[in-house]
Amino acid sequence: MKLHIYEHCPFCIKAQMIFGLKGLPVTFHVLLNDDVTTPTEMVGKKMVPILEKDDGKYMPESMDIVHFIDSLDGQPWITQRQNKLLNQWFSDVAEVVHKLVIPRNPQIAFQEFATQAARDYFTVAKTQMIGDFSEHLERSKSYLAVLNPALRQLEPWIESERAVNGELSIDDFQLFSMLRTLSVVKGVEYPAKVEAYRQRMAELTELPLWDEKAL
Ligand SMILES: N[C@@H](CCC(=O)N[C@@H](CS)C(=O)NCC(=O)O)C(=O)O
Repeated sequence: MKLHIYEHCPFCIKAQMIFGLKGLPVTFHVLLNDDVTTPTEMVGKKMVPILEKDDGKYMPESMDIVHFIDSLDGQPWITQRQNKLLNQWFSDVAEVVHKLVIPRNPQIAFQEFATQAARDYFTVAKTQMIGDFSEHLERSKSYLAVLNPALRQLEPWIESERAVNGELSIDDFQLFSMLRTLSVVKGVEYPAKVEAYRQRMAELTELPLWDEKAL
């Protein structure tokens, strides 16, 4: 099977995670960010992740892909356990995370940004959503002053470094994908349990963190 992705994309990370967790073979194929044609031909619009199945059919939607792959062996691992507090926390931090992560993405050597045209496409589209990238980069310190204390709120909710709710749940897909995207940001302070969680999940999912590339 082939999974079409952008490396920076949190939805793609969710879909990538299940292959590593279950030890299933897959090829990750990174599309250029300004390639509208390829995903549109596959699923009718420019959107990733897209799973290309062995029978040539395409499946969009990250969590549909996750559940499809998880169920392939007839023994799905993902439980329905969810922490409502964690869900509220994701909404509360979403804006500051976007303002820290998105302006940094085209400066990281992700394959979807291999050309200037691809970087420009992303910058124009996302500037319309979140505003000027250089202004956000300049305000990083004030965003970190909000995010770093918020990360400390996660500590009591992390039941295990292998699974935030004690057993693998959709919250892990949300939390690890967010923490991995955040690893492009310098100056994020991870409290001990959050650090243990993101390191362990990076191993289990076979998706390394980007701390060394952080800006
Ligand atoms: N609901 C979709 C959302 C996927 C999504 O929004 N992907 C973004 C990339 S992070 C995308 O393809 N956006 C269109 C674009 O980048 O032009 C899912 O969970 O897979």
